Amino acid sequence: MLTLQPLPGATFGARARFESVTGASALVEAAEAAPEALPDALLEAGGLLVLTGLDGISGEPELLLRLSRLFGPEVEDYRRTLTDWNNIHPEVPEIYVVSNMPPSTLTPPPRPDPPLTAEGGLPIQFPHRRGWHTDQSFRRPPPDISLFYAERPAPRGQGQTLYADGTAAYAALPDDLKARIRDLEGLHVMPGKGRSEYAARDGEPMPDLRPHERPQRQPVVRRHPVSGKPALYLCEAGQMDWYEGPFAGMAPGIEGEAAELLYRLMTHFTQPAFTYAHEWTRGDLVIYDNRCLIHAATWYDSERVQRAMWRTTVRGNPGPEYAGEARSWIPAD
Ligand SMILES: O=C(O)CCC(=O)C(=O)O
Ligand SMILES: [Fe+2]
Repeated sequence: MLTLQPLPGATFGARARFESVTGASALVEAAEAAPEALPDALLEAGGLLVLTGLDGISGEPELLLRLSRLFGPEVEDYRRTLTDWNNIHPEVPEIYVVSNMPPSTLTPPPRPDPPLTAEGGLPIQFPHRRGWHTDQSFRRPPPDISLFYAERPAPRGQGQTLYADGTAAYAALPDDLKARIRDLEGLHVMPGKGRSEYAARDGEPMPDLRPHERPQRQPVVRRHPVSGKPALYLCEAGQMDWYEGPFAGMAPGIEGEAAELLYRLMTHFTQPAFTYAHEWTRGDLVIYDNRCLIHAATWYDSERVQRAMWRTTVRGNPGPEYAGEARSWIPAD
């Protein structure tokens, strides 16, 4: 039996426990014996589940793959998606390693400026906090769900992961803004392709992108294919195209009408009522639904701290608006 408890300080998400089950291997067996339990719980909890005490995954990484398979028909094999080899787990290629430890070379985001809020807390709300995104929205069809495991987290107070609830944020928008964004599409692009807000602010010329790297349109209001609920679906900074976008059909660029609207929507989306900050303990697993939540990494002191997190991405149920589409991110040769 799976039980759910509210997450402290959040209006969405849940902590999930299988009664009288301890350890990663027993949990995976219990979850496989009731294969709808975790996916149903994720839906009931609005797209965010926290499980703890799964340290056993570190020694048996395929347990993370087995859990991921419960959430959809396809767990991404990162060897087949143009992913840098040094961020792929050497034994289980469905695991993407988010780490500053060799052979990975990923670095944390910069500290917000100023580093704390006026009240001395962790900055969460955009634009004080930057880097809010939903995984791989630069692809059509985009993925459904990510599983994120703390193999070696940063010490408490650093390297948290922040989540924001797109369903509640959409529902709380004023009616005029809902009407304005009803049919709007965002232009999402892979970070690092030279189309970011920062590149645009630095006056860099617009780079050409190869066909499989081109920005992809995504609905700003996305209907969840399982719950049927509408949710805000958008990113900021490096995962939107700030040259031709961020929104299709509106004045583009950093000074345009689209930029102003994105700032307004993102500030609304990330206010305290819709956010949760996860402080990691080794063995934690957070399961999040990219179709209705956004998230952001926070700074940690990578000169002194070694952090390694494992992520899988599950795809296969993006919703009818993507039906029959070829994968935008696979080169045609
Ligand atoms: O490092 C983190 O806390 C988040 C990383 C992230 O956004 C991801 O792996 O999708
Ligand atoms: Fe992410």
